[in-house]
Amino acid sequence: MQRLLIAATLAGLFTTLPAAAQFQKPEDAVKYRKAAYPVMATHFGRIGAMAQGRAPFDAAAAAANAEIVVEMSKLPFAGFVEGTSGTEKGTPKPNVWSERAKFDELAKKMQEEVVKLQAATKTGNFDQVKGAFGNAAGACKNCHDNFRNQ
Ligand code: ASC
Repeated sequence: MQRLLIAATLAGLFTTLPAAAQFQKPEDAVKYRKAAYPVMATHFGRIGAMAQGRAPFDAAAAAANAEIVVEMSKLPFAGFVEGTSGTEKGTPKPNVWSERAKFDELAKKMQEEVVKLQAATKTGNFDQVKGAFGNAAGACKNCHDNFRNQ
């Protein structure tokens, strides 16, 4: 019982700690976010293949992929800890931190669009999925255009 209480207390502590404190080193945060995005992109891309007619439309598969995208969309942003900008293609620009409110806003917009995409997959309607996929992809791109080195 006491162990359970300690475990519960620790779990509560970790969920309320600031993002940086959840990683031992900045490199760990970089590794974490670089692991999260490809999983999100893989499952998002499977819906995209259907939306763009490169794969047959399968509403149940689209919904299963969207569920993963929604969960993954919550993860990468804790990995954007101070001092981890870069200059190479694909790395975050320094304005992630100097314009953090805007960055967070675009992240939130993407998270909202993938929730809408998930809802669309549940209708089983191809046109709705296609439309919602386009909006979600646009939200990804908007953040990349503003905050990711080209
Ligand atoms: C994807 C993917 C992204 C976004 C972006 C949209 O499928 O991996 O990063 O869509 O390319 O423009």
